[in-house]
Amino acid sequence: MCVDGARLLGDLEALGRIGRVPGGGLTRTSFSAADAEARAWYRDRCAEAGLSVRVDGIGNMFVSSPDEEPALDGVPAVWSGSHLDSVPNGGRFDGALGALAALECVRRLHEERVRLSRPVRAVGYSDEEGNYSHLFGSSALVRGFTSADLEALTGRDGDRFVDTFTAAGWDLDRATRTTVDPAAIHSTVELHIEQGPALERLGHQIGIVSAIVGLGGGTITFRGRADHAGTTSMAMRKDALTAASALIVQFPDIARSVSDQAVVTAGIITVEPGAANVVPEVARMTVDFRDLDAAHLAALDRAITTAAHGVAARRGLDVRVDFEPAIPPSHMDDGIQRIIGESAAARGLLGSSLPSGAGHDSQNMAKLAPTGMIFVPSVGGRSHCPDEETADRDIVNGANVLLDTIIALARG
Ligand code: HGY
Ligand code: MN
Ligand code: MN
Repeated sequence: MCVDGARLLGDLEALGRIGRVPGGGLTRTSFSAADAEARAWYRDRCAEAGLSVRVDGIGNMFVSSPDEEPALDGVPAVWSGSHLDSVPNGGRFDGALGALAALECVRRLHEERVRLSRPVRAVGYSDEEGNYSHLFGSSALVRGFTSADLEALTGRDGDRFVDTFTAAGWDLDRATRTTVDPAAIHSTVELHIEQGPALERLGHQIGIVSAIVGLGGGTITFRGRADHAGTTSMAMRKDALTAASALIVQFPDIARSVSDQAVVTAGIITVEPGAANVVPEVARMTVDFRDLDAAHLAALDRAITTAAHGVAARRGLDVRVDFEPAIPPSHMDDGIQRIIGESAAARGLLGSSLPSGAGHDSQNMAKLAPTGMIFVPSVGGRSHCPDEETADRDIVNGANVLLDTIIALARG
């Protein structure tokens, strides 16, 4: 049995037109108008295929066949999915591939009336890119959010989550009731583009993900003093932005001092008061640091915090480090890795084991059930940019390995 490759490619093309911005990238920020359009489009595809959709309080979507046998009621399900939201000016495969391939698998199983021992669910996770909180939808499933948690969340445009969410027609009370009973999930598997260069360099078609990187960070805020940009000598200044810069230039050395794989990124900086002729009083930046080893994550946290305080002390500024609890690295289930490898081999595809440097909802789901991930090559290793690309044949190969893996898991 195979997926309908042309249909899947057509779906990716169609979804890739939603949220398209000048220059060819796409911006489907969670709970924006483009996100709502993508969700409506996805639900239309499900309706067209005769599939049922359930949406939970935080916006995760679950797709199933209405013809499922009553005997499967209450039997732990096999979940497969990814996300429909994107980073700003991102590409059309990150998330979309895994969400649409899972939908295609459920659609094929429904069309062929395949009888399995476990229910299968295609899942679209909400706000994976973490406009409001990293891996937001799956975090809600794993640990839930209180209304105080939700009240505190802001998006990258400075909007409050609660305002955007309610304005888009969602219900805050329901959002706080979103956890899932782990006993309802047998296993999960996610197809994704690699977002790095390893598979392309090896000339392999399938990545069997061994582990997902752990991730830490939050914000660092330097507070100095606003002054006139023309009359305040360089020696007199307490410039918050030059302090932030002095920290950021240390990131490559800090990463190298911890491990070969460690990465540290400042992706957003905001400056107050924000005028060309005022010395910056406040510079607030996001910090994202990652490593495959939990001890290295802790070392990165310490090294960045120490460096931030050192910069502030030398320049006579205040600094505040607000790091959230780190998301630990996550090991993918050995049995599911084996199934993925066997499916790839049975289809004559070359597979290799590799870790993921990107975060995925699968690292949350791995806390609830045995979880695996399948990667397909990214052209030039590019991702989180409009140039993200994966060859059609790699997409279809990946979707077929996903289908085989889902069937193997759901057969038991
Ligand atoms: O941030 C990440 O690694 C992922 O793309 N959400
Ligand atoms: Mn991403
Ligand atoms: Mn993704």
